[in-house]
Amino acid sequence: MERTYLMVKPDGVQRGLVGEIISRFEKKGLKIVGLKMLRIPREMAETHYGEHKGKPFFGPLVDYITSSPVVAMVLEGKDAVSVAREMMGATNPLKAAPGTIRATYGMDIGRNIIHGSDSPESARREIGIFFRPEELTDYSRAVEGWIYE
Ligand code: IDP
Repeated sequence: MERTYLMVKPDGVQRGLVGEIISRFEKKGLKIVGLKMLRIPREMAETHYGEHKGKPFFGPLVDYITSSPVVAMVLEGKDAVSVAREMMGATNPLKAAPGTIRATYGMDIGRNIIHGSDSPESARREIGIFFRPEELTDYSRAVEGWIYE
């Protein structure tokens, strides 16, 4: 089983989409192993988005992600990273496939509602930025045999 880092961004929280978004992942069968709300400190945001440092949208991106609380979570499941990315849709909500979270709820690339790790390596890195090991839970669910063959 794989773990991925997901985050409802400030616009998703402000617009009241936290429940809808978590619900989609829960219904899919992904298991929540970590969940919290936080206001991201600027330095943490700069670390998280380090690969975009120097790009024109870096400043506005850090402003956006630190502007209001986010809901951070770690989800676990088979191919969790790619499954969650598929469910999120493309970075630009206007180009995202119909039915995806970004296509359903978003209009603008700078207000695209949700973040999700793009590889298992990024997931490990991002989980390490946002969660202490003791904040992640290890438990089994009775329903597992009805989700996986
Ligand atoms: P991703 O979130 O789909 O993985 P990335 O390319 O890693 O996309 O970009 C990280 C975040 O930076 C995006 O989710 C979006 O919020 C923001 N971003 C990316 N490209 C642009 C842009 O051209 N203008 C404004 N914001 C952007």
